[in-house]
Amino acid sequence: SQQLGTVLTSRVSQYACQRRTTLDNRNKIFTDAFEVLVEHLEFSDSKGPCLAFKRAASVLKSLPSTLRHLGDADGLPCLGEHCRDVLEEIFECGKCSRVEDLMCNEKFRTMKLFTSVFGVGPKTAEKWYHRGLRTLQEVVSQPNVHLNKMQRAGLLYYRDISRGISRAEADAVGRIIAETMHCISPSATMTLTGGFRRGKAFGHDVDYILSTPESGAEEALLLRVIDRLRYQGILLYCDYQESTFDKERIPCRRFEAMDHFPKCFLILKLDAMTVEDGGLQNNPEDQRGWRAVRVDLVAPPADRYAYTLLGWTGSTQFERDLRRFARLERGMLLDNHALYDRNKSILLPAKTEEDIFAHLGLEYIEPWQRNA
Ligand code: TTP
Ligand code: MN
Ligand code: MN
Ligand code: MN
Repeated sequence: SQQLGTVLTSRVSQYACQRRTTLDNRNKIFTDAFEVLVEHLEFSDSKGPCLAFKRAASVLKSLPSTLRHLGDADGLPCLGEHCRDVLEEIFECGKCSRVEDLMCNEKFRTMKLFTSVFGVGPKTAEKWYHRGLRTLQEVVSQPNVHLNKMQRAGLLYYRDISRGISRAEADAVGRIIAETMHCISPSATMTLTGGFRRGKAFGHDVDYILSTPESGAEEALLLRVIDRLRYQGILLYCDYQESTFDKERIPCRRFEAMDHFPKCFLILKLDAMTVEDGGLQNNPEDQRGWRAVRVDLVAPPADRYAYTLLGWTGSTQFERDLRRFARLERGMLLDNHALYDRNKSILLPAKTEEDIFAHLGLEYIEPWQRNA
């Protein structure tokens, strides 16, 4: 096991963008525990320690084998005292008492339930909890709980949306959108991104980039796609975010999950007939013949396609570390729109993701190796 330690820890970078992390997580017992602690901290708005647990989980996900005892963690980056305490407890008892406590804590369980609704963040969940609400049924039947449009849709389609989307369902969604888009613009293209591009078998939504070679036409394209989906009667919900993109803007230092491209967050009605083989991920007693699916579409200008693809492929931890690496190791600023070289004071053009990795002096990491 002395040797195992050496194999595990040799050359493990502190940056997720210098690690290859597949979906084959050999340390799930530890990373699941860290992820519960992360969730708890996110509910209580403690960013600092939260990031430490996220980084620790991400390092463990990249390892080729399971940690056997605490000594195996020696020399691994991002595993500070708090993280090692958690590992130690799991080695000794098979579980972490703080995690066990949280899992049966009423507040934590309720916060988890409420934030699992599309459009509900920790603030709203907290408000509902303090009003004494404990179930979604109670939320829906309370006359004086104000719900915005997104939350109403989130609750209305909760059963469907909380059920995972299969790859076959994602592909069916892709065919519908591609067909719709090609009616409008035959030269437009569509790229699957997000978790499915990283090879996941299930997702909580489907993410697509729409792209047109005609510069400046992307926003109109997206609006027309939405119009046609509505006309087909399959648009159950649409939150359209218009472009606030400025091509001169330099990426900012702080990590921003949202970008400035025109985009929409949709709920679409997916007909069972359009899904190949597997059919719908519905309950057996569900005889509707359709389900609701969450779909995100983003339409960047053609010259920013590569940056958008890299940004939307994720994982979020991979993106965070790409930007941190760029800033701290290369003196560059990266986001979904651009890469800025602060030494040369220029924005670096990129046609492909490979171009961006090359600008950063990083080995190329395949999408399925970005599950950090
Ligand atoms: P998500 O769809 O939230 O996550 P995911 O596809 O990795 O996993 P899941 O199966 O749960 O859907 O986000 C996908 C990526 O898109 C993520 O890396 C963050 C990125 N993103 C942006 O970069 N800008 C945005 O404005 C939004 C909404 C997402
Ligand atoms: Mn997704
Ligand atoms: Mn999400
Ligand atoms: Mn998404």
